[in-house]
Amino acid sequence: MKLQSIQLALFFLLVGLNVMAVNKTEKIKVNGSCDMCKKRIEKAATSLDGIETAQWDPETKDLSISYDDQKISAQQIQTAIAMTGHDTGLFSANDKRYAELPGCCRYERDDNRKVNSHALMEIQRSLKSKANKEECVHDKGPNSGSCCEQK
Ligand SMILES: [Cu+2]
Repeated sequence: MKLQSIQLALFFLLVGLNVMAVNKTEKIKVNGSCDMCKKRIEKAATSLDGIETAQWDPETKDLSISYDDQKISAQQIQTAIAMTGHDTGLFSANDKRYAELPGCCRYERDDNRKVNSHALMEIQRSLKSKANKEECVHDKGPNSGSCCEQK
């Protein structure tokens, strides 16, 4: 009897993991300095569809992410973060956004950082955020239309 309930619990645990469909965990380098950066970086990541968890360490500059690679790629994740003003291992941050960061967040930029804003914009365009998805829940309802148009 007891064994059965453990088996049942294990079964549901496995089903639960499957539903989450997180099949990748990864560490990526993200430049930043303070706790505000931490919030900004983690928010940029977790607001993306397909991301389960994101945790940034201000000491090591490592962002640990778990995500569903059927929905999103590491490249796309880094793009979204770079757009908020933080350089990542792959992308140089949007310069305008970097300039807009509060003083405490002006981390030292690597002079040899990769500048690839064109690639950045291309990928940004293909990104889908959770927010957009939620706005369009009435896609097929009587009020469908304007709010679901591409910005
Ligand atoms: Cu900061």
